[in-house]
This record gives sequence, structure tokens and C-alpha cells, in this order.
Amino acid sequence: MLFGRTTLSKFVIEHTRGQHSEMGALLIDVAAAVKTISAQVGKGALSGVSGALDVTNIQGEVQKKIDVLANEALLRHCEWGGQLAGMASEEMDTPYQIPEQFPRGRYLLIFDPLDGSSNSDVNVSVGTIFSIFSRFTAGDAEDADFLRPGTEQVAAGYAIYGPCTMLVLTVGTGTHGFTLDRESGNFILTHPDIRVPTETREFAINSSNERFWEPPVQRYVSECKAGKSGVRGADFNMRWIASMVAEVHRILMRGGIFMYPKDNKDPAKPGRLRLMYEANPMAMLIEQAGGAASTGRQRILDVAPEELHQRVPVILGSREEVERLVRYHQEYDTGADRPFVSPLFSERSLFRD
Ligand code: AFP
Repeated sequence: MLFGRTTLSKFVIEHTRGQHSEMGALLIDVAAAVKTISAQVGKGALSGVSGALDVTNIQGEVQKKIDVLANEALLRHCEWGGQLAGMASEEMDTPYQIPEQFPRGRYLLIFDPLDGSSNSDVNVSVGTIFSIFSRFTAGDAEDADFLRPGTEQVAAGYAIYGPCTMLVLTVGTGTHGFTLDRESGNFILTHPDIRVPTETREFAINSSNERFWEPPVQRYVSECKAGKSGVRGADFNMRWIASMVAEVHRILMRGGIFMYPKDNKDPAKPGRLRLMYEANPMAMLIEQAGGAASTGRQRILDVAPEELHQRVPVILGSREEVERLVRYHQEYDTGADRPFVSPLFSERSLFRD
């Protein structure tokens, strides 16, 4: 029944001809890792790898067995092919050197093997996020080689492990979605050239952090919540899955805005999400689909990374809403807006000292 449909292999071979022809083979290896992870995640409690390990990763987050397994799947599937100069992962403190016995190539692969894994025990969609950079030379990558702005990504994507498994990919020519046909084992192009609607009436944010947000974000969310009776003159809906892949996937499918903004919960952390393997690849996918992605004060893809596991504020999705929130940040920073006052944060609020 699926004869004649475009498979992921056909797509990447056709879309990476020329300058990036070796990247096609790498993407096919990434897809193989994704199928392995999908099979494990799909087994749920039957996999024997549910639950936490007694260790934390570089982020200070408790590692789950399935995080480690997903990490291993990506390393083993991608290290041998001769396309890579190195890999880096959320789950490893320092970049991974390609073992001596394998040839080296010029690409760098950076990934979050299982984003949202704290949701895996409750059977909510989770995902793998990846980003690919190209170096000018082949050979072992130095740590500094990974610290490149998102504008230099040559490919980015995510896999979502939900009711079905999908791989959503960009090689710089639009954002395209492939659905895993479990019978044939092929990823089939089902969502070519995804476009994020420019307008939306749906926002996603963890509002339990409201008291820690900056005024521009408080202003934006409060206006959305005011609905028809407020300045926006329209009712908004809110969603929060706490799984970035699921959130971004919804936005690619039907629009919306996702925010994990700067807050003052922990002044040492300028945001919650990681630049190199969460924000950058998602920003490239969203921009390639016609959306926008910002920290609130800078285009995410322009952020110059200082360290591999660096965190950034993330605001992405439908262009008009992201631009509105960027404007609110500018107005706040220049003092052009009237001070934003919410009943929760007013002079007599419980949250004031
Ligand atoms: P985990 O991979 O540790 O579960 O983190 C997932 C995540 O980084 C991202 O997918 C969510 O958007 C975000 O965390 C949710 O964070 P909160 O629990 O603070 O809402």
C-alpha cells in the first residue's frame, strides 16, 4: 500500500546531494538509532529499563535507565560510519571521541537522547532531539569545535515517540515529517513542507513559575488569560505537556507559542532548556517551517555558545506571537511600556517582600 511513497532514505539522498552527500548516510544511522529507541520506549514497563539510576548527569538531573540506553543507541548506531568527527550529548559531560578503529568524517552530531524522559513512566510522548554541524576538515573534534551558533547547523530534527513514532527533519530546505510504518520498518514522508500558522490562540508555559518570570512574560500571559475581555480581544487556550518535543510537534502541526523564559528561580541558570541540543535544533525546525524562535532578546540561532551544556530562555512558535513577546521585552528593557502590574505582584501581593 505504501509503494511509491517517499522513504526517509530516498528523501535524504535526494536532499543532501552535492556538498553534504555524506550527511545522508549519517541521517540514515540517526534514523536507525531512533527505531531502536522507539522499540524500547514502546515496550514501557515490559522493557525492563524503567526507573531511575542512582546517578545524576552533568545537568544535576537524575538519569533514567532509558536515558542511558537511548544515549548508547545513538553512539553505537552513528560512531562507525566515517561521517563523524565527534558527538556530544546531554547525558555526557564532555564530547565523545570516535573510537580509534573507525574512520573520521567532518560532521558533529549533538543530541538529547531522550528529552522529557521524566514523563516516560507516565506514558506521555517523549523524544530524541539532534543537531548536525559541519567542520571544514575531517579528524577528531576538539571540545571548542562544538561551540558554534545555531545558524551554522546543516541539519536538525527530532523523533517523537507517541501513539506513532515520527521523525521531523530539516536539512535547510523546509521542515518535513516522516511517520514510522511499523510493518515495513520505513519512515515514510507524511508531512512534507510543514508550515507553522503565523497566528495562534494557544500558548504553552509552566505557569507554576509565574512568580519568577520577568514582567514582559507576565504581561503577555496575563493578556492571553484575560481573553476576549482583555487587550487581545480573543480567548486563548493553554497547554503544558512538560515534554518539549511533544510541545514543538503540536506547534508545527497547528500553531501556538511555547515559552520556557528567563526567570529568577535560580539566578545561576538563565533558562531551563539547553542551547545546543534543545533550543538550537528546535529553532532551526521552527524557522524552516516559517515560525520564529527567540530568547526574548535575541534570535536563538544567533546565540554564540560559551559551553556545551549552556541553558537559554526559549520562546518559539507562531511568528506573530513570538514577535509580540520580543516587542514586550524591548519595551520593558527601554522603559517604553508602562510598568506591568499584575494583581498577583502588586504592592499588596503575597509575593512582595
Ligand atoms: P527531562 O528530559 O529531564 O524530562 O526534561 C524535559 C524538559 O527539558 C523539556 O522537555 C520540557 O519542556 C521541560 O523539561 C519541562 O520542565 P518543567 O518540568 O520545569 O515544566
